[in-house]
Amino acid sequence: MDRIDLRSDTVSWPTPEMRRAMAEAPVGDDVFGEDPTVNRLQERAAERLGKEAGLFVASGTMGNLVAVLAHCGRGDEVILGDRAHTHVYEAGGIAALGGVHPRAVPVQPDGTLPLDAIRAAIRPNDVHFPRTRLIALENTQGTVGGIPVPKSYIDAVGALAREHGIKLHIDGARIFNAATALRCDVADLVSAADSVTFCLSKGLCAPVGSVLVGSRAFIDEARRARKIVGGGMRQAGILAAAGLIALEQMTQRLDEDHTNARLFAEGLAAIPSIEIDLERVRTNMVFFSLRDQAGMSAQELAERLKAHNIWIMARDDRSFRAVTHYWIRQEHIAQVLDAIRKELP
Ligand code: TLP
Repeated sequence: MDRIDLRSDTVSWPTPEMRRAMAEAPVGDDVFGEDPTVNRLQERAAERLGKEAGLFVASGTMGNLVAVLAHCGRGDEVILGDRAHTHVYEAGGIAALGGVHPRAVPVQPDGTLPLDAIRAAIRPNDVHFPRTRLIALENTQGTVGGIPVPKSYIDAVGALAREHGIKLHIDGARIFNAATALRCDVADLVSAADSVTFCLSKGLCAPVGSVLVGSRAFIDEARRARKIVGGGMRQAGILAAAGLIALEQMTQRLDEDHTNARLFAEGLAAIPSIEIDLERVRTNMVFFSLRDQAGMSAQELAERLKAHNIWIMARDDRSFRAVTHYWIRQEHIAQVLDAIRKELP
C-alpha cells in the first residue's frame, strides 16, 4: 500500500497472489449458479464454518441484511446490540427494506448482551407485540474494541433462542480474528448459530465480498433476498478467486495482526499524554485517547499524522480507533509510534 493506513482493516489492498488468481479465475453466470469459482468459495466457506451451504454477497452489510430478510418477515422483531454494526452502521436497512423491528439491548464492555436482558426482550405471544424471530450477535464486537466473544456465551444464547423457537445470527465480519484470539476452531465457535456472515474484505484482504452461511433451506431463502436487493452478480468468480485465498490462507496469519496491535498499544501506553487500557486490546483493534496534556484534539493529531503518510481515524474529539491488517508490518508500528511521539508533547 502507498501509505500507513490504520483507519480500518477494510482499507487493505488485495495481495499480488489475489490479483493473479482474479485474472485467471474460471467464471460463469452466478445468477444461474454456474460460476465454478463462486461455487467453490461458497462450499469451502460452509465447510470451514461447519454449516450446510454458503452464499457470496457483495458486503458485510448485504450479508447481514439478507440474513435478516431470510429469517424474518415484515413486522417481526430482531433482538440485537445497541452498538451492533447492524443497528448503528447499516443505514437502518433491516427496517427500511425488510420492515423488521430492531429491539436493542445494551452491549457490554465484553461484547456480550446480558442474557437476562435478551430473555426479557423476547416477546410473549400477544397480538399487541411484534414477533421475536431472531437474535443477532456480533463477533468480534467492533464498537467496544474488537473484543472476541467466547463460545460458552454464544452457546448460552443459542440455547435460549432454541428454547423460544428463535433463530440466532452472528455478524462475524471478523469471526476469524475472534477464533484466532480465542484459540478455537471457527466452526466450533459458531456451532450454536443458525447463520453467520463473515467478511473477506477486511483483515483477509480480498477487494470485495462476504459470505453468509447456514442451512441449505436458509441459504435458498437468502439467495432470493439477495436477488431482491440487487445482489445477484454474474461472473463474480473474479472476486471469489480472491475470496478463496482470503479464506484458505489469510485466515492463518491473523495472529500477526494481533501481535502488531499489541505492540502498538504497548508503545502508546508509554506515551504520557495517551490513555489506553491494554487489557482491552484483544484482536486487531486498538482504542486509545488523548489526555488534556496532549493539548490538541484527536482530529488535529490525525491531521498532523497525514504529513507522516500515516492515516488514523479519530472517533471523537479525544479518542481513536486504529486497526492493524496485512499491510501493517512491525516496522510500520515503530514509525507510527515515532511520529506520534514527535507530534505530542
Ligand atoms: N465496519 C467498518 C465500518 O462500517 C465501521 C469498519 O471499518 O469497521 N459488521 C461489522 C462488525 C463491521 O465492522 C462492518 C464494517 C460490517 C459488518 C459491514 O461490512 P461492509 O463494510 O462490508 O458492508
